[in-house]
Amino acid sequence: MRDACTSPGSRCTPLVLTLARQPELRCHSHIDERCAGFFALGLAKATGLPVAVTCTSGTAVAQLMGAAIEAREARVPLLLLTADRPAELRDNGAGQAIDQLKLFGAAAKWFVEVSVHDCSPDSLRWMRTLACRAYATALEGRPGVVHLNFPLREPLVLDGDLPHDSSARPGARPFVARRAFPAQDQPGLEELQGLIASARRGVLVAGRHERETPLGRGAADFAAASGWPLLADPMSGARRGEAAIAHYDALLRHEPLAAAFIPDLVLRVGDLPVSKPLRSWLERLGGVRQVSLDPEGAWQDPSSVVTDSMALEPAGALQSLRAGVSEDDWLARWRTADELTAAAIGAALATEGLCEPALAAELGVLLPERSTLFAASSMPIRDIETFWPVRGDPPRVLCNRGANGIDGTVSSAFGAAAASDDPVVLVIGDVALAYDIGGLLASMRLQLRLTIVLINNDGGGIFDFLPVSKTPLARSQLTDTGAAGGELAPHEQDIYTRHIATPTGLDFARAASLYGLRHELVGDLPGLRAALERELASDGSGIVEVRGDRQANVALHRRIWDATAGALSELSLPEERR
Ligand SMILES: Cc1ncc(C[n+]2csc(CCOP(=O)(O)OP(=O)(O)O)c2C)c(N)n1
Ligand SMILES: [Mg+2]
Repeated sequence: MRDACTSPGSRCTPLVLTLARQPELRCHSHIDERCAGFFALGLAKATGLPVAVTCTSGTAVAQLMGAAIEAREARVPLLLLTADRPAELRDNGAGQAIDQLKLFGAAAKWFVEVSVHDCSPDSLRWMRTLACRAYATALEGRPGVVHLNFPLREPLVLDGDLPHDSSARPGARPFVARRAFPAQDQPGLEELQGLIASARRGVLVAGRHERETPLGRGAADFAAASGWPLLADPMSGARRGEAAIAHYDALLRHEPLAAAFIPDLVLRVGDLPVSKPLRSWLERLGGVRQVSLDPEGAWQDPSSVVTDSMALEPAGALQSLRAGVSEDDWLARWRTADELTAAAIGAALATEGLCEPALAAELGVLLPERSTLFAASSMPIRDIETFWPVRGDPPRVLCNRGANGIDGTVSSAFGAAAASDDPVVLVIGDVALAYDIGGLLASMRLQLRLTIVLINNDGGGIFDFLPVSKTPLARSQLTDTGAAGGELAPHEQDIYTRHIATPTGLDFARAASLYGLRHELVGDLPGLRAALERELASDGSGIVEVRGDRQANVALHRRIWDATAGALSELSLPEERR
């Protein structure tokens, strides 16, 4: 373990001292357990290694719930080390004592009530073994959350030194050296090889895969060598190479094309991409064999259309697989459609200047290979998926996409920033930034470098795409005044705006100054490029703010779909082939 996050309290003192006094550990201090949890999550996503979080007893523990749930869904290894009161101080009026046993429920893959032990050779051996086992459990199989609850009795600190402990292995070796050997499933590989060799119209779908494995490159190489279109979410790291189809989301919105491009085999790696048109296309493929390589048992198949789920490690498997001979024009037809779509999107955006889709596309061009883009849930990650181009050397893209929460996004991005010296850029909406505004404290307190691109469209722009934004039921004027009895601002006087879009009215320049970040408002693409260049070359953290208009953004997306449909209707599509 290399990193741990602490938060303050009295009952957790032994845990905090233990972690902070360990020279091999980097200890990141947070005042807010929710931020600490999400910071650890971002750090663990970016490193692939378990990160520990410790906190005091009571509601502090409950604050880790959001991060625990995202870690469970996104399969991120976390060790939650929570302080508790011993049995005699529970449920009897002692302060700051709540029921912490199995508090994370199904979000934790393993819970241990560590209990209160005297320091004996036996208990030290058990404790050291437990630590190794907790680490291994968080990491192995389906990675996730291990919760160790520590009832601690006073005195919580010692006057003087700790008693001598000779139970450690020499040379600071782990007490138990656990090694997991992934099964080499030769029969499974051979079965898959057989399927792949006979496919004439294979498609490779690659989704979120935040691990440091060569899957992105491997998927791109396999697809290019096989003549298979590669539908790759930027979170897979595979939107690269000759076979990558960048604009599948726009392409598959065009019904005639979705009906004509019918594969005879779909191979899936990583999570299922976010795109609704892609999901519904996969759903409508009827009898087509759909094979998912799913070594962690993630079961990413909400429409129940996967025919074969194989616990094979995808990067290794793709390297050893050889496709058969594809239909002559199979990949070429996809590529032509993708190029037409790219041109139509480019033409539609050419007259728009700086808007949300152009920002997403621009980030896909500007960010260096050795950088990380942390994309917030809501429109940022959707626009990244839709408008991000194919490039040879894409940067890494991370997102809290396990449970799609907008809580903790700033903290998670700072956690990713703590994982390496390469630049990290967070692209986030105004509501998500306001939600985790306390996460900005990490910039000053932990001396971290993060560039935040804020899309401030005065509320949750995603909801403007939904019928609720139009319905008279939600658009009727509010008759009451604000909660404090004051007048509502004119733009907040209907139910939809006040209760669903929720513009915050915050001046983010002042938030930046409170938390010691730079702030810059940019109004056009050259301004954005220059600001990003300056930020990426600077120390410390800064916010580059871009203003948006929610309704204009919906209209622009619709114009883009119309333009792509127009361009694609010029294709001569063969009859549906099955
Ligand atoms: C913890 C949590 N609460 C509520 C939601 C529901 N939600 C999804 S998107 C969103 C609004 C996000 O607004 P903003 O960050 O400004 O992004 P935009 O939609 O404008 O792109 C909300 C409230 C959620 N995903 N997670
Ligand atoms: Mg917004």
